Amino acid sequence: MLKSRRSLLSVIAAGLIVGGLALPALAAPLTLGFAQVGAESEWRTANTQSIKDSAKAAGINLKFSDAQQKQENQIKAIRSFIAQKVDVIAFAPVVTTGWDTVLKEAKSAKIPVILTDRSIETKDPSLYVTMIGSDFTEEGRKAGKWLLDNYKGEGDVNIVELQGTVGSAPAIERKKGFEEVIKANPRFKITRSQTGDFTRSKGKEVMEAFLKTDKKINVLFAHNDDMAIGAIQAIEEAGMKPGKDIIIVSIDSVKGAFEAMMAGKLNVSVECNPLLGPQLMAIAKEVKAGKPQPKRINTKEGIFPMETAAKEFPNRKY
Ligand code: GYE
Repeated sequence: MLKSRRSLLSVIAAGLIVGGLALPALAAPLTLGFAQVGAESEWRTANTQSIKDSAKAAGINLKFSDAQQKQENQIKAIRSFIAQKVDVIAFAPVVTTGWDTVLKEAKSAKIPVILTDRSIETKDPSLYVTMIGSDFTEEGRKAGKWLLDNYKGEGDVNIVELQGTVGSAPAIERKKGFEEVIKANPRFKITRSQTGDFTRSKGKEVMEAFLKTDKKINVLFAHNDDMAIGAIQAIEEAGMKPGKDIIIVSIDSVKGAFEAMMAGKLNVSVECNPLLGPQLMAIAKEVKAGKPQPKRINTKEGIFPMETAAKEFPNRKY
């Protein structure tokens, strides 16, 4: 009797110890370190908001860092996440190259890495688990195709291009996709191309310079809406009508672009979805649990010509 009571007590005691130790460990939230590019565009602001909101909703402890468009800052942030022993690291690489060293450090520390939005170039794909984001080459193709199908004027078509951040995946791939498509019609030529770093202010500045040097600009292709919006100001200040005197094609489909389209100043915006947060949180949990992932997870996107803007605007989430 005494013996069995003792053993019963010891079972209860053991249960308490196990429960006391194991339960908090099971319930401990996943810690995710996220190294963001910066706050260069409306797209980026929506992307950051999505990541913060969805981390909260998923009960994930988020450590967020803003690199102000500088690779060295992102590398520092990743190193500090490694030092803090986070469970998972995610980041949107500002440029495609130069990541192997820091990613090897993460690998040695056994911290899985997820890429969001922008891809990298590496000889060792084992340095990251998966990449969640858009097909930028396809976005460039959609922009080019819209132009070939909808441009009304005759004769040579001079296109000026505002590129995104030099060396970034969206700048490289959007350019590639666009060129691939317009090459089909020799009337269409890119006469000038320069980076506007994905910002409104640089977009405006570079467009001002283009307008000063070029007599004939028929089309502007901007790698994002913010640069197009900056360029619209430059075109108006030069006494021309954006959307009419110069046809404007851009990418992202943020609210600012819809407003410009409804005002007749922007002709088309190809969609690029920044709301990657919920997907990232779900995948971070799966990765932590050891579930295998495809190497690439693409987001689905559309295209919005000016004529559809007023009808679509109320449905837009970013
Ligand atoms: O198009 C641009 C932002 O990487 C897809 O970065 C993103 C791009 C987006 O600054 O507006």
